[in-house]
Amino acid sequence: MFDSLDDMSTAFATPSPAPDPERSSEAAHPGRQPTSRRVRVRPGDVAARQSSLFDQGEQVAFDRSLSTRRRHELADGAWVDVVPGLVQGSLDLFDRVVAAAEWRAEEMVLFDEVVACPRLSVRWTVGELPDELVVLRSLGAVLSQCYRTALTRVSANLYRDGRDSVAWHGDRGARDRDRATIAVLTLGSPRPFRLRRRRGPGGLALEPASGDLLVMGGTCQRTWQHAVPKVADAGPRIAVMFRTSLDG
Ligand SMILES: O=C(O)CCC(=O)C(=O)O
Repeated sequence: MFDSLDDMSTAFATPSPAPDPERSSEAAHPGRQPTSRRVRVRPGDVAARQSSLFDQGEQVAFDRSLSTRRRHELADGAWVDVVPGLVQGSLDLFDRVVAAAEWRAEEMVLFDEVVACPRLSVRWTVGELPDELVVLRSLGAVLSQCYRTALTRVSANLYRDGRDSVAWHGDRGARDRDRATIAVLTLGSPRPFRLRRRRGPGGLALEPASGDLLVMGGTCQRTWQHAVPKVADAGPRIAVMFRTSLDG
């Protein structure tokens, strides 16, 4: 067992850059390569405040015992844990992540075309997290202990409104391994989070609210796919993902 997440970070670190899970055909693409450019987001540009009047001004803290955790056992050895209300002060944390992150607008290759990813994103190792986001380092350490896997890569997606989304996919890297654990913390407005079985019938529809955590595990990346579909109307949402160094 590791004493701290930094120990785990050293033990599991790899020098490779974190890949975007949707960029499956990037290496094979013969034409223009996808780009990634810095986008400045001011806190007033994306405000999650109106989504909860009760959450305002709270200290950012989380339940280290994950006491509300419930498991959905899925087919083919996949599972999803849902931890409702894990983080208190989640809208304050939303604001902190918006302000501290160096957001990037990335492109990906889709059906041989270079297209814009419909969201902004940022990636860190736990050691690179800015001081304002130290709570995410603590959360990563607790999740790593709980799931017995070193979740040393932290990334975030910013869905500015209902047009931003993530298409059906299993995370690159993780979908090629037998089993993988990926945790996703929602901050801001709720959005549908869908899972479907790759082969055969089966699906799960979730709608994590601000402060809720989902953990996908077992064969979930290999035998199931997940998506955050576009919706007609939605406030801004941040998904903070914790992955191992193998998964970026
Ligand atoms: O936004 C989410 O909840 C999930 C994001 C995701 O699946 C991804 O970035 O690969």
